[in-house]
Amino acid sequence: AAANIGVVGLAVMGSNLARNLASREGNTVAVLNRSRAKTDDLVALHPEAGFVPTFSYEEFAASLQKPRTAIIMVKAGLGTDAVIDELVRVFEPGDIIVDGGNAYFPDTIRREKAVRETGINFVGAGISGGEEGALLGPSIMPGGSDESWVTLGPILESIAAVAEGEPCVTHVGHGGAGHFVKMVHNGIEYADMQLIAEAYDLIRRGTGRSPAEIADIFAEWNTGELESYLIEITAEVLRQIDQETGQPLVDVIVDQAGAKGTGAWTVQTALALGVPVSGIAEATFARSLSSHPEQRAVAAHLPGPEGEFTVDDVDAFIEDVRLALYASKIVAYSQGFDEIRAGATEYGWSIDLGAVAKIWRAGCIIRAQFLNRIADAYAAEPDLPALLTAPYFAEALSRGQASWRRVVIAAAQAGIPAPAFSSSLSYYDGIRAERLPAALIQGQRDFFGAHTYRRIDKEGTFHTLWSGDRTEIPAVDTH
Ligand code: NBP
Repeated sequence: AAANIGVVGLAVMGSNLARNLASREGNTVAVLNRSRAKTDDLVALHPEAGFVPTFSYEEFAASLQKPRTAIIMVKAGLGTDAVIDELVRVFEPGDIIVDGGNAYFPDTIRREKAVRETGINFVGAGISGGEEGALLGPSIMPGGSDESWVTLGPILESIAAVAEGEPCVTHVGHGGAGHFVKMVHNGIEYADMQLIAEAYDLIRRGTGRSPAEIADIFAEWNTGELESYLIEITAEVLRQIDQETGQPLVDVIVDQAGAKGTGAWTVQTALALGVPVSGIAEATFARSLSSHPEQRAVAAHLPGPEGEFTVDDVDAFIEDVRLALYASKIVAYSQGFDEIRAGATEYGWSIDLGAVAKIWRAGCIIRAQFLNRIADAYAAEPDLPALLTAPYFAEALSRGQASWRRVVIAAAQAGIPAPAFSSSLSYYDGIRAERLPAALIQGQRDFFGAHTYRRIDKEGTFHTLWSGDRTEIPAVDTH
C-alpha cells in the first residue's frame, strides 16, 4: 500500500483538497471518483502531486496503509450514503471514513452510529472556505471518535488554514458535532452578509453615495474592528463595473438571493432547541422575501413614507451605520454560539466554544479579527452565559447603542427594510430587560388553557379561576 490518505469525489472541492493533501510533506494521496474522467484529468494535470489513481473501491482500499483513512467529497445526500456503503464494504475495523461534504448533522449522527457498528470510524467534518480554501487551507470542523482523531488530527492539521501560528482545525466533539458547528457557521455567515447588505442599502439610499464610493467606505471599515473577509469582498463587489453596460455590477445583478439550505437548517434546529437566533432567521427570511418576484411586483404599489430620505450629517450617519453593524454582528454571533452550546447539551457533545472561535479565524468565509475577541471571552470565562455580556462586547454594545437606535429609527422612518439590524436591537433590548411582557402571555395562557403561572413573591404554581369567581388557587404544573 502506497498511500496514507485517500479522497473519494474529485469535483472541485475534492480535487483541490487532494492537491492540498499531496502538497504536504509525507502525504501520498490515493484518489477515486465515480466516473473515470475526473480521476484521469486530475492525475494528468497534476503530475507533481504524485497521486495514486484508483478506479474501483477494491483498488482504492488496497492502495491505502492501515488504518485506512479516506475523505469523501461528494454531493451531500444520497451520494454520500452510496460512497459510505462502498467504503464499509472494502474497509476493515479501525479504518476511518471522513465525510467532508456539507452534510445535515442528523444524517451525520445516523451515519456515525451505523458505521461504528462495523468497527470502522466515521467522522463528519465540516469544511469551509470554498474552492480556494480547499486548495490552500480551509477551516475544518471534525466530529467523530477520539480514536479516529489520533490518526486524522495530524493530517488535518497539516492542510488547514493557519491563524497566528495555529491550525484552523480542532476535534470539535463526538458524533455529529463537527457538522453541527459547520451548520451554525453557515447560519452566522447568512447574518453577517445580510447585515452588510443592510448597511450598504442604508448608506446608498440615505446619502446617495455610489457603489464605488461605498466600496471605499467598506475598505476603510476593513482596517478597524469590522475587519473580515466578508467586508473585504463587499468592497470588491461594489467596485466592480459591468463590462457590458458600464454600470456598477451590483446594479445589474437581479436582486433575488439564493440559498442552499444551511441557513434554514440553522434556524430550524434553533427553533427545535428553543434558542432565539433572530439575526440568522431574519437573514434567511430576507433571502426568501427577495426571491418572490410575483409578490414583490404586486406589493410594490403599497405606500411608503412621504417625502425623500436624506441624511443631514453624512459622515455621522455613516459612522452610526458602522456602529450599528458591529453591534448587530455581536448579537448574531452571540446567538450562534448559544445555539452551539444548546446543541452540545442536547446531543451530549463536549464543545469548547473558544476553540470553535479560533478555528474560524482563517480559512473560512466568516474569518475575521473579531473571532479573537470571542476566543478571549471564552478563555476568560468558559461558562459565559451569553457572549454579548463579556466585558469587551458589552463595552462595544454600550458604545454603539445610541447609533444603533438612530439607524433603526432612520430605516423605519425612511421605509428601508433593515430586518437584521432591527431584530438584533430588539433582541438586545429583550435580553437585557428587567421585566418582559412574557408575564402577560402567561396570564393569557392561564386564561384560555389553564396553563398556570408562577408568582414573583412565592414558590409554587398557580391558576386563576377565570370562568368562575376569579380567585387564585394552587395548581399542579402542567408544563
Ligand atoms: P458536488 O457537490 O458538485 O459533487 C460532485 C461529486 O459528487 C462528483 O465527484 C460526483 O461524481 C460525485 N457523486 C455524485 Br453527484 N453522486 C455520487 C454517487 N452516488 N456516488 C459517488 N459519487 C457521487 O462537488 P463539490 O462542489 O466539489 O462539493 C463536494 C462537497 O463539498 C459537497 O458536499 C459540498 O456541499 C461540499 N462543499 C462545497 C463547497 C464549495 O464551495 N463548493 C464548500 C464547502 C463544502 P461524478 O464525477 O461521477 O459525477
